[in-house]
Amino acid sequence: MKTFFSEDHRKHFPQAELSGGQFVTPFERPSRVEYVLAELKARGMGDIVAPGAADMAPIEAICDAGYLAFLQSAFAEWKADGNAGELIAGCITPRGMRTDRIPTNIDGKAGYYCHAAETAITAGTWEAALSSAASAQAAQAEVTAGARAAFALCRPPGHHATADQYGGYCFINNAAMAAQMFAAAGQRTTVLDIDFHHGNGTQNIFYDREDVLFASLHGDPADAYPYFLGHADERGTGAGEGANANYPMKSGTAWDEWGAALDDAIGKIRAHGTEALVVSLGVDAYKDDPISFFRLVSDDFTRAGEKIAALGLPTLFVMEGGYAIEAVGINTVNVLAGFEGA
Ligand code: SP5
Ligand code: ZN
Repeated sequence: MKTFFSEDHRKHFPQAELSGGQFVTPFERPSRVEYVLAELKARGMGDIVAPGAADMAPIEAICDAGYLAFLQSAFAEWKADGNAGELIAGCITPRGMRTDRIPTNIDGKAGYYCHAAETAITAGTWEAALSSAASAQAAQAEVTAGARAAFALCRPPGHHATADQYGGYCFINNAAMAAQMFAAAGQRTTVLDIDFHHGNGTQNIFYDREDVLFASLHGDPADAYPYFLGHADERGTGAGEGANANYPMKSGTAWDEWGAALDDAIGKIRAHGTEALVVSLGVDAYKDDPISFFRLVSDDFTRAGEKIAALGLPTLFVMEGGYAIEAVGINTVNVLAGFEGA
């Protein structure tokens, strides 16, 4: 299958992530994709294609206009306000205060539009996020044009971004955008999220929708980021009741339980009458991931790809997380190769 990838991801490279009370080099760093590219080439997985400029309409279809304006100018405003470093939100929209008035000061605006302070905004973040969305758009068009599958090698990732908040290393929800593109064309769509972390942004965007099923395998939010969404009793609301399926799992979860959850999700994907499948492809369920607690081994990612292929659906893979840097390429390409080999 073809890979869609933009070198502009490099424009987003924050130097600092608040982790364990210290500033560390962010886990989500540019070198992650180098390992994926090298593995794609080494295994002859197909052409790697640069997307054109992002089309704003599909982004605007899933994002709040004020949020997009904020992302575009946030770093310049931060600098203009006399701040020396990267933009790190110093407050997060709190309980018991007003959310109906958006501050004009950039520090306050960042708090309004941010849900996780580990994620910094830098001079090139907006352009990188747009290029990431452009890769997802181009890959979606490839599937729409009749390809069995395509891979959007997106960076920065997207599944934690809601319509109006960034966090979890995510700014624009690439998978949700692509799913909305399929849905807008009248296709019953599923987003299957196998990143270790719950895809809170994607769930939130489609929570009241019947036409887009969201199914996610992830660390139990009682113990794992994003902490405030992803429980098993979140089943959708209104018309979307039943079109949301969460599989939270405990520390140490390995293939037996994870694969069984994937089988159950696949049953729901079939029952939904899915015509287009978007896979939020994070590989942080890997045993050596530095910020996660599942125990998948590299071969398990191949088996996951095989199971997904058995659905027989047009499938768009969208890169999300994975931070065991040297293994990110092998594990990601194992999913794709498992899919193609099945
Ligand atoms: C796309 C994606 O995978 N985003 C993940 C965001 C995770 N953010 C919270 C990270 C918390 C890291 N804690 C590190 C503890 C290391 N011992
Ligand atoms: Zn993740």
